[in-house]
Amino acid sequence: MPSIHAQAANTVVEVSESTNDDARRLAEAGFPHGTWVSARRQISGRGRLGRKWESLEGNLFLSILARLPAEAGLGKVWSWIPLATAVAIAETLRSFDPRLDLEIKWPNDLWLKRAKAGGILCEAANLGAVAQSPYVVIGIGLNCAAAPEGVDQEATFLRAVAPQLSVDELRMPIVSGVLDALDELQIKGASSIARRYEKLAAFKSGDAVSWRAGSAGSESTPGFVEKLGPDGELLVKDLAGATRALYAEDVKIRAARSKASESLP
Ligand code: BT5
Repeated sequence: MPSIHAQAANTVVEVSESTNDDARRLAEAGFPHGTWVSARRQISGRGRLGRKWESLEGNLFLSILARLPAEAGLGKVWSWIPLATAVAIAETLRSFDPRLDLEIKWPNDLWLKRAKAGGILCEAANLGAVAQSPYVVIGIGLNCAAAPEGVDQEATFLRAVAPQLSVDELRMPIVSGVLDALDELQIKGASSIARRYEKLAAFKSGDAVSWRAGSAGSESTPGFVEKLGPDGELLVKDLAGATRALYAEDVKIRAARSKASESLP
């Protein structure tokens, strides 16, 4: 049985460097699928590609351990875990209070009124090494009480529309919602998560967007959203009509001003 860090599992600690690091330590110490850790304050929260996650007090910082069965189940659909998590959070919040009508900005942002209210950072380990028990740490940052100023995109927070909300009432419904979505991925496969995603997607099929993939200095490409691909990647069409697959790891995407239907003959 795991013994170290036992106090930090399935509980809210006062302060953490990064709850994703805490959850990774719990994973390495043998804690089971579904173990979670949360913190009231986070010192060095991170986003994708080493970006910073501004962690203001009163917001949610939560990481959940997902263990991937080697042969079947989640192992086959792990690339869908970020979207399954986003779907679970958006649905949980909407059912909590209809004013919290979050949308999912593919691949990992939670939008409230077209501003970023939350983000998801999934970090995998041992994926290529079945014998070493692969797992994914699902990190969730949700601005409940406050949004940072001065970040390079518009940010907002949940209490802006639901002033009575407390971070403590959100935590467990989100943990159970995410674990249920992971069960669904394992049992029913990605298609049912994809259907749930479509209802919550900020970018619908035909929406004009522009994206930049790969190195930071590269040009951004205009085009239109098509649909999700088999691994949860976003299929987009450039203006020459060529379909491109965008993967979550290295892409930035934003809305353009018009819809495809308005600008195409
Ligand atoms: C994310 O990355 O959106 C994933 C954030 C995950 C944070 C959680 S907190 C618990 C766990 N422990 C961690 O250390 N991390 C996870 P990305 O898509 O790379 O977005 C980062 C970008 O979002 C930044 O470059 C800013 O533009 C913006 N940003 C930073 N902090 C923000 C905030 N609090 N609210 C809204 N936008 C923010």
